[in-house]
Amino acid sequence: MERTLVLVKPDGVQRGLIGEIIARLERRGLKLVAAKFLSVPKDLAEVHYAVHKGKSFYDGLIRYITSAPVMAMVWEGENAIAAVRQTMGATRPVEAAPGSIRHDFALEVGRNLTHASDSPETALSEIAIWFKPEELVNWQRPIDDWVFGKN
Ligand code: IDP
Ligand code: MG
Repeated sequence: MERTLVLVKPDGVQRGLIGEIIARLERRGLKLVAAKFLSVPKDLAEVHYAVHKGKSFYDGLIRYITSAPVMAMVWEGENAIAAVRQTMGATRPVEAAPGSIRHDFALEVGRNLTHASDSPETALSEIAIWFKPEELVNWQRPIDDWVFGKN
């Protein structure tokens, strides 16, 4: 079972889309295992986006992610990393598939509402950046076999 880090970024929080985004992930069958609402310190933003340091949009990206609170979450499920990226849609909202969050609610790449880990390696490291191990909740849902079960 995979786990992946999801952020509702400051534009998603300001626009009142936390519930919509959580609802879509819940409806997909994914399981919430951690959540916190916080203002992002600059040093946390820099660690999270270290891979983009030096790019033209880096300074603006750090300003954006630290400009207002974010909702940070960990979601679990079979193929959760790819499934969540698909639910979010492509980085550039005008290239995001219809029905995805970025398609349905966004227009600008610099205001694309969400973050989601892009590989098993980044998921592990990003979860460790945002959450302590004891903040991850291991729990069972009676419905799990109806969502994750294989025939
Ligand atoms: P991702 O969030 O879909 O994984 P990345 O390429 O990892 O996309 O970029 C991280 C974030 O940086 C994007 O979600 C977006 O907010 C921002 N970003 C990426 N490319 C640009 C750009 O060309 N201009 C402005 N912001 C960008
Ligand atoms: Mg990325």
